[in-house]
Amino acid sequence: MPHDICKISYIYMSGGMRMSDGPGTSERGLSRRNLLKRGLAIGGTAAAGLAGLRSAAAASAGGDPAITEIQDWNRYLGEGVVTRPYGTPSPFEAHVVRRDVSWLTADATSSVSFTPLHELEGIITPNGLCFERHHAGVAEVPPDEHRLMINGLVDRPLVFTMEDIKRFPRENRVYFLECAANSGMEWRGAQLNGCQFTHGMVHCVMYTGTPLRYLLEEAGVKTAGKWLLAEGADAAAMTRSIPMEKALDDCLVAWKMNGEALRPEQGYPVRLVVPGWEGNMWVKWLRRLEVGDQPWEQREETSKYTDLLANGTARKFTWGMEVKSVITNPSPQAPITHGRGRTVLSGLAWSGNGRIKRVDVSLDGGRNWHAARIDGPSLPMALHRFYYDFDWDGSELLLQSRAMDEEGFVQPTKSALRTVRGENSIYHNNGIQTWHLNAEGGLENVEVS
Ligand SMILES: Nc1nc2c(c(=O)[nH]1)N[C@H]1C(S)=C(S)[C@@H](COP(=O)(O)O)O[C@H]1N2
Ligand SMILES: [Mo]
Repeated sequence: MPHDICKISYIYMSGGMRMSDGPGTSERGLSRRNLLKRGLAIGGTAAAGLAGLRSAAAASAGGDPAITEIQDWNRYLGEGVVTRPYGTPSPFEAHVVRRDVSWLTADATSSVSFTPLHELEGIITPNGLCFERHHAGVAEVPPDEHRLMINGLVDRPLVFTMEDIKRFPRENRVYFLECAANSGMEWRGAQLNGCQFTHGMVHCVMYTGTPLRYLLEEAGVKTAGKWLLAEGADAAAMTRSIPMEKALDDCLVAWKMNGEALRPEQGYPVRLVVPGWEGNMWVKWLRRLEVGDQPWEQREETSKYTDLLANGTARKFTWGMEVKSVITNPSPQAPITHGRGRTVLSGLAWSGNGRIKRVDVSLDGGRNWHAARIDGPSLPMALHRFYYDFDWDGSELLLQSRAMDEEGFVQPTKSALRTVRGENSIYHNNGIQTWHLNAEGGLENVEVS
């Protein structure tokens, strides 16, 4: 089994001095005495830390065929180049897919699929795994026939082809996109069992595009032009009002993600990027930008994407995505299978206000907190990856993570959030998530109060 190979090579590496062990010490010749010495060298934590790991000595004593036999893939030639002109993941990774929740929406064209966060690493979401949120299915737009129009309060109404757009100066920027409804099913209590479903309406890719500012400058925004209406070319004709200040600040008109063309699901051939703000405003299949002197009060900013408070009034134009985090591993879809001992806890944190400054992890439902280690790039309004490495003693735990951003905002508990927002909301739930870890290593979505 490939798993055992990983475990054994881990032990080799932890010896540290492989290359200088002297002549005659090949991997096959590794003696039991050497292994014991290594075990001691690892130190006092070795006994607990390596519980569940299989020692190389035990593996060879039992004649583990994964290490003693030459395997087929070691013996026969493999596929030649360009067998797959566009590469796809290993068949052993077939379970790493977007998923939906069948009862959530009436049909698949106005629906959502979720990013498998528990299967991913680092901060970049692979293009084929980015969650999708469509209000009228995926528009199939031939790029040659696509146009982007700028009209309204401008000196020169303009129509751009894709070729025109690509002649403006480009920028490359990594941003998360989170649907305002992410974690929306969890407002009244723990519901969906897995971070893919509770937190998977987020993705983070590198966009290539031109600052929206350049296109607006080309058209010449009139002084009265304080708002922008962005409209999609899909059958939903998605429309949202965006304040001019944001439009001129950091919005992008993007046609590439992670280096290649936008996927159809993400708005091919061109989408709006609205850093740090709710996903609904990131209009896909972008076809029109109208400049006006006031917001348009479209369906998506009145009936939808507003937050009903306890007193019956609703918050409107709640654009920014607040500081948030989630433990992706272990989690209900990714239980601990190795038993007690050395355990890697990992997760994601993000904030529409900028960078993540700090993430804390609790193993006891928020009583005690430990600083997690953020690893990888720390970019404003992008996902951040954190780790907390610990020895699991096999006891039941309540795992939580709590993020802090560079503006000083701290992720609230769910009860603190409900105190302010009531229980009628769907959108903008950034409350602290709890996973209950049982003695068998299984996990469940719970809430602590
Ligand atoms: N034209 C258009 N743009 C759209 C939508 C849509 O249905 N049509 N959905 C919006 C919503 S609600 C979200 S959360 C994001 C989702 O982007 P994604 O599908 O790339 O994840 O796109 C937004 N832009
Ligand atoms: Mo959304």
